[in-house]
Amino acid sequence: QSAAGWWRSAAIYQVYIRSFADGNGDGVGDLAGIRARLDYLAELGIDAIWFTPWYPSPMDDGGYDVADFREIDPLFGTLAEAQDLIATAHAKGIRVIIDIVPNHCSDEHRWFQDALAAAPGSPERQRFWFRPGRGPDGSEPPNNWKSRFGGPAWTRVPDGEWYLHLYSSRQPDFNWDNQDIRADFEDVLRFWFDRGVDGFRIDVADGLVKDPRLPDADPGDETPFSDQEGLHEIYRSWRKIADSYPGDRVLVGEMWLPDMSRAARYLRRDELHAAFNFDFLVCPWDSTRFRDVIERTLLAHEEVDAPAAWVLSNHDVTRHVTRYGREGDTGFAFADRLHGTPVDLELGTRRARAAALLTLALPGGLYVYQGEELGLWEIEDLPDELRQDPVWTRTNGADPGRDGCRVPLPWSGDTPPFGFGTGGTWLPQPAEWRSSTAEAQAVDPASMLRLYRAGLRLREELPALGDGGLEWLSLGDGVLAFTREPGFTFVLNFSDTAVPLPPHHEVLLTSGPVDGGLPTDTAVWLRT
Ligand code: TEU
Repeated sequence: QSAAGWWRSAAIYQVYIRSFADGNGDGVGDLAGIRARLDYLAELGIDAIWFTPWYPSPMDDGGYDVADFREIDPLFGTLAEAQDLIATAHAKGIRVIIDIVPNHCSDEHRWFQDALAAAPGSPERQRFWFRPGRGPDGSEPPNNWKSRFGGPAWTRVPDGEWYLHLYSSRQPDFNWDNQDIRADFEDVLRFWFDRGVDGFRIDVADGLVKDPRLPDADPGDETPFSDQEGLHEIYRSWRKIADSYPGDRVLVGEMWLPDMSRAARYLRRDELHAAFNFDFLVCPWDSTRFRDVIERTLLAHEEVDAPAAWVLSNHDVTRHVTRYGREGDTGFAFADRLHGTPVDLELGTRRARAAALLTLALPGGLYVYQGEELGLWEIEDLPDELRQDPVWTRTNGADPGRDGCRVPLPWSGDTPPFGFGTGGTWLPQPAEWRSSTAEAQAVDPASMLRLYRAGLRLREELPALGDGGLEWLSLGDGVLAFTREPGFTFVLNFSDTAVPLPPHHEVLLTSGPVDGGLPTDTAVWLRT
């Protein structure tokens, strides 16, 4: 439990609470559901859980619109249940990281309600970004910034002022130049550290500080509202708080920056411990591109002595079984561009198995998004009227949004809700998931679940894996191969012909059948 630097090689499982397990039969996942499944996670072999936001929320953005940072939404449970869940996880050797959403809050947060009720220029309004509009009657937004969910990043209130929101109009951005905001979030960190959490996943960690002049931006240029110098000061004060607690508490940044070396500037002894690496989410299935991502990432992290944190999927992107099964371009993780183009699930699954062994073998730590250990795929044919993601609404359906990777998990049985709960499921599950349930996969040695279990267990046992470095091997075109000391070799064959395995080895684990040679889209772990 207290091993220093545990996060440097941790396998962290992302629980998207609404869709994990439902304990009270209302069709929505909750804390009671998670508690009943902790043994499943212990058996899987992960080191920590990251819970997506569990705070009171109108759920306009699945809980990323927080109305109170110090409570639990009644939909999920109570504060007492959360504390019990943390303690029970700890007793099973699992650490707990929670989401914190400092860039914005819900429009139902008391401070935003106060701001709406107050006059332009008031201290209440200064906690957010309220500005007069442009044009003769102020009917144009204050600048040209776009919301990341589509449409303008500004919404007008009845007295004529506009407020900034980088996401939905129900997620007003905080003004981090305001001392109330800074002091309150420091207090929120302490509130949860006091309740035993091992760390925070910081939502939109690159976006808190805005260029105070709020200048127009060129399309695609996020400079005025991302990666601003003032962020460092905020994370330095957060790190002091984390370090003032025993037990190696951790701060993980969610930053979508064009280059990992930019995110690495925040990975310092006095700022963040780690930042997600999202490069695989936009990397096509190609050995050269994969190697390039790995090399650049390791280089950026070596320079700052921080571990990489690999990601194949999360609750914002198309599940990677689907990405890797797409005909044509497989590299893009956002749903809009390739939505509905043909998918070969068998191909996608084979590649996802190989990718799992890759991320488990790479230096650093990794995140496992719930359901990836079951090989779940993106559900692309959800009925439009059931879609809930604001991305769908704000783009008038041009972008299908992120509901397809958020369908409730199949646990057991032959028909929906597949043991998710005693009620229904807030999004419908496909009948084909009958062979994807955790129950069915547990007894199938060839299943994705058994592959993840075996990989995670071996990862604990093999001293070569986790934190450290790697040496590349040249085994021919289209073959990604490296060694790690002591005595470990990884090979993934991206080429379309089988390749011979290096001599003098013992096969520890493979992502698929191997006989003499390593077939296409197959990965292997060797003791060398
Ligand atoms: O996401 C940050 C983000 O900018 C993208 O991942 C975003 O979801 C994508 O561009 C939309 O198409 C984080 C959370 O992970 C996400 O779920 C939230 O919606 C978002 O912040 C706002 O809190």
